[in-house]
Amino acid sequence: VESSIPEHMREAWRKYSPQGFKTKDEFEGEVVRHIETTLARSLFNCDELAAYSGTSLAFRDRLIIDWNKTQQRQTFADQKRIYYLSLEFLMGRALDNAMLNVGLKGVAKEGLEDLGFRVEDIISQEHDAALGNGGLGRLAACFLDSLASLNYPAWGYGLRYRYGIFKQEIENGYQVEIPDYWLDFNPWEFPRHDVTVDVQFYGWVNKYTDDEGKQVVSWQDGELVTATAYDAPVPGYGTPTVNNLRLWSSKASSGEFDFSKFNSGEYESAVADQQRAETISAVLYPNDNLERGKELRLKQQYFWCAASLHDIVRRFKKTGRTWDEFPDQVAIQLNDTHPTLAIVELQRILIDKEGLEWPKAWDIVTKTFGYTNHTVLPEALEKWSVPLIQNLLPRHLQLIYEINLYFLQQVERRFPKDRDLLSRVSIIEESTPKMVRMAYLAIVGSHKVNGVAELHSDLIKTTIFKDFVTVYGPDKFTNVTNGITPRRWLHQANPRLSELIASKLGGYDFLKDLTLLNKLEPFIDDKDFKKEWAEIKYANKVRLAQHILKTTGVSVNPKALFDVQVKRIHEYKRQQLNIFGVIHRYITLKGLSAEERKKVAPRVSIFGGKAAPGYWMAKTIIHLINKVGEVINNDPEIGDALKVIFLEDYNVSKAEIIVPASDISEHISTAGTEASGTSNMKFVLNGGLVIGTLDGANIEITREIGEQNIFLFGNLSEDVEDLRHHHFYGNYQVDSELQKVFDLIKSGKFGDESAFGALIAAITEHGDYYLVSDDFDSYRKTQDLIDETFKNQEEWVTKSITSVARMGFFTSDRCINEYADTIWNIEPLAVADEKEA
Ligand code: CJB
Repeated sequence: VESSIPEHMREAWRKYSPQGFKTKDEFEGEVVRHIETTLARSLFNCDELAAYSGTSLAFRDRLIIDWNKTQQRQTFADQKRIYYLSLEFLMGRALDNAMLNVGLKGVAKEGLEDLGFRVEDIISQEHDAALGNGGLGRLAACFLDSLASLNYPAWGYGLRYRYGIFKQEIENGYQVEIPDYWLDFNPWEFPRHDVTVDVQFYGWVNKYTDDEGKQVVSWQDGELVTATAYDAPVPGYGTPTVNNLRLWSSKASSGEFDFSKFNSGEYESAVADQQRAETISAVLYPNDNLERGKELRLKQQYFWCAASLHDIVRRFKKTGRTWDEFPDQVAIQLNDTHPTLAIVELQRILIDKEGLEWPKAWDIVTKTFGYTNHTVLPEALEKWSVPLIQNLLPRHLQLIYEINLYFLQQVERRFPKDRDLLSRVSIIEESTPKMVRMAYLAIVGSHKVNGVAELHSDLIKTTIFKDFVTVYGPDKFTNVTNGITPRRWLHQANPRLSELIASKLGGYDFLKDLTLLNKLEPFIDDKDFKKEWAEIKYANKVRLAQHILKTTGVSVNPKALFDVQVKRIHEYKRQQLNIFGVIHRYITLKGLSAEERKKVAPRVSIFGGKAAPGYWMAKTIIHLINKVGEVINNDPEIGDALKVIFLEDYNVSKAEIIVPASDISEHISTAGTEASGTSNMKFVLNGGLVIGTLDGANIEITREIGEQNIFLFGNLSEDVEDLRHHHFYGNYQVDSELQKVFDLIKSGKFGDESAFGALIAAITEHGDYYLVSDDFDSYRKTQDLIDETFKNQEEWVTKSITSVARMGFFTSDRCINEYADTIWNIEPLAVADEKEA
C-alpha cells in the first residue's frame, strides 16, 4: 500500500481517525458543534434551516468515513468497476435517505427532539437535487442506490448543473418557469479542486508523418475548458458501502485565460470568455423525450464524456495493466444516447494518444460499452448535424466516418450488394445537412443494447433497430426491465406501511430482498392487518389533503377516491385523455338529480407534472386542467362528488408524499409509446391500484400481480399503426361521448375556448395520432368499473395487499443484478462487517 506517510508515523493517524457518532448523545454533540463552529450560529439564532445544516453535516461526517474506506477497499481489491454515464441524476433529498441507510434515523429523531426540533421539519428544509427531467434521471438515481446497497464497485458520472429542472408555478392556470438555483448550501458535495481535466473544442486536425516515418494525428488549437470534479457520497442501505457520484463543473481553463486581454484593458471580453466556459455546465436541458440539436447541448455531452473518460483511463493506467485488460477492469453503461461520444473519445485516446492499432482499439471499445435505449419516439432519437460536429469536434467526426466505414464494410461482406440495407444502417444519414445517428453509433460501439421493459425491448428489435438485428443477430439485443429502490419508494416515503410489513415478516429483510413480500399473501384474510393497511392509506391521504389545502386552497375529502396522474406532461402520456374523462364525469354528474348525486362515489382527480418550456401543446393541457378545476371545484351542485387538483412543481420530494396516498394512479400512454414507466411500480408498491394501457412495464406488472388486480383498457400496440392509417384513409368519426366534452369546452364553459382549439383539433382534424378518441370509450367504462369496485372496500384492500405482495420483481436490485450478470460482468465486493440496518 503506497502512502506518503512513513509507516512509523501512521499510528497517530489511526489513533485520531474519526469514527462518527453512534449514540444519541454523540449525535447531539456533533450537531451542536457544527451549528456553533462550522456555521457560526448559536442556540439563540438556530432556525430550522440551521438545524438541517447541522444535522446534515453530522450525517455527512459519518458517511465520509465509510465513503473513504469504500474507495480504498475498491482500489485495493482492483476488480472490475461499472461506470454509469448519465446526463441526469434525479436524486431528490439526501438527508432522510442517509439517516435510513445508515440505520440512525431513530437516533436523529430523538436527538433533534432534545434540541427542540421535529425530524420531519428538518428533513423538509432540504432543497431537492433535481438534476433530471423525469423517469430517465430518476432511474439513474435508483440504480446508484441499488449498486451501493448490493456492494458493487460503481461510480456515476454526470454534470454538475448550476440550475436543475426549473421550478413550476401556476399563474392564471398557465405554467410559469422559475430558475432552480440549488447550490446555495449543499453539504452533500465535495469540490475536488485537484481533480481537473482540460477539455478541448473546435480547432483543426493535423495529420503528418514524423521523423521515424510514423503517421501522427494531432488535434490542435481551439479552446480549452476545465472540468472540475464535484463528488457526492451514495450510501448503500444496511451496508458500509458508500459509492461515488462524480459531477463535472466547467470553467475557463487557467491555461487559456487570456491575461493579455486583461492587461490591454479588454477586461469585459476576458470575462466573457470565462462566462462562456461556465455556461457549459450551467443548466439542465428541460426536455423529456425530445432532442432539439442545440450546439450547447452537444458541448455539454462532449465536455462530460471527455472528462469522465480521461478520469477512468487515468485510474486504469495507475494499475499498470496492459490495454487488453481494460474491458476486464472497466464497464461503461450509456444511459440513452447522450453519452455516445464516449465511444468515439475512447477510440481517439487509444489510437491518437496511446498508439494502438485500429482493430485492437476498437475491440477494446466495443467490449467496454453497453447502451440502454429508453424510447422509440422519433422526436427523441438524437441526431447531430455533420457540420456542427465538424466545427466543434473535427477529430471526432473523422473517427465517426472511419467507424462507419469499417462497419459498412463488415455489413457489405455479409450482405453483398444490399445497398438499401447499407444506407439504412449507415451511421451517417444522407440528408441535407448530413446527420450522425447517435443511436446507430451507440449500437455499433457497444457489445450489448438493452430496452427497459419486455414490450419495449421487443419493439426496438422489430421497429427502430430492426436492421441491426439482421446485421448482428438477435443476441446483441436484450431486455432489462426497469426497477425502483424500495428503500426510498417504500421505507422512506411510506414508513408506516414499511413498519406494518416488517411486523408481519419479522423484520426489514424485504428491503434488501423484495421477493420476501410474497410472505404477505397469507395475511390477506387477517382482519386486523387489513384494517391497519387501510388506516395507513387513509392517513397518507389525509396528509396529501393537507398539502393540497395548503398549496391550492382547495379542501378535498380524504374519504373520496384519490385518482392520481403525476409525470411529465406529454401528449403520448395522454393527460388530455384523463382531463377529457373528468369533463365527461362532470357532464354526467350535472345530469343527475341531487339525490342521485349523493350516491355517486366521490372522487378527487389529482394531476401534477411539468411541461417542457417550448412544448406548447403540453402547456395547453396544463391550462385546461386548471380551468376545469376552477369550474368544477366552485360548482356548489358538485361539492365532494368531484374535485380537480393540479399540484404545482411536481418533483421527487412531492412524489414521496403523493405516491403513498393514491387509490388509483393513471399510466395511460398510447400502447407502444411508454418504454417502461417506473412510477407505475412505485404506486403499486405503496398499495395503490392502477388504471393503465397494455404498455411498457404495465404488462409485466399485470403478469406479476394478476389481471384481476389491475384496470386495463384501450387498444393494443400491434393495432396502433392500422388505427392511425384508418384515421386518415377510413371514415373517421370522433367518439360521440368525447364529442360532448369538446362541445362543452367550445361553449366557453372553461374560459376562452380558442385557447383549447389546437388540443381538440389534434383529435378531430389532425389524425388523432395518440388514439385519444379510439380509447375514450373503454377508458370511461373502466373508470366506472373502478367506482363500483371502490365501493367494496373489503375487496379493494384485498387487491391492494395482494398486489404489494407480488411486486418483488420490480426492485432495482433485481435490475442491477441482471445488468451485472448479463452486460457488465462485474461482481459485488464483499464487505466484512455488514451492519444491521
Ligand atoms: N425516458 O425519461 C425519459 N426521457 C427520455 O428522454 C426518454 C425516456 C423514460 O425513461 C424511463 C426509464 O427507462 C422509462 O421508464 C420511461 O418510459 C421513459 O419515457
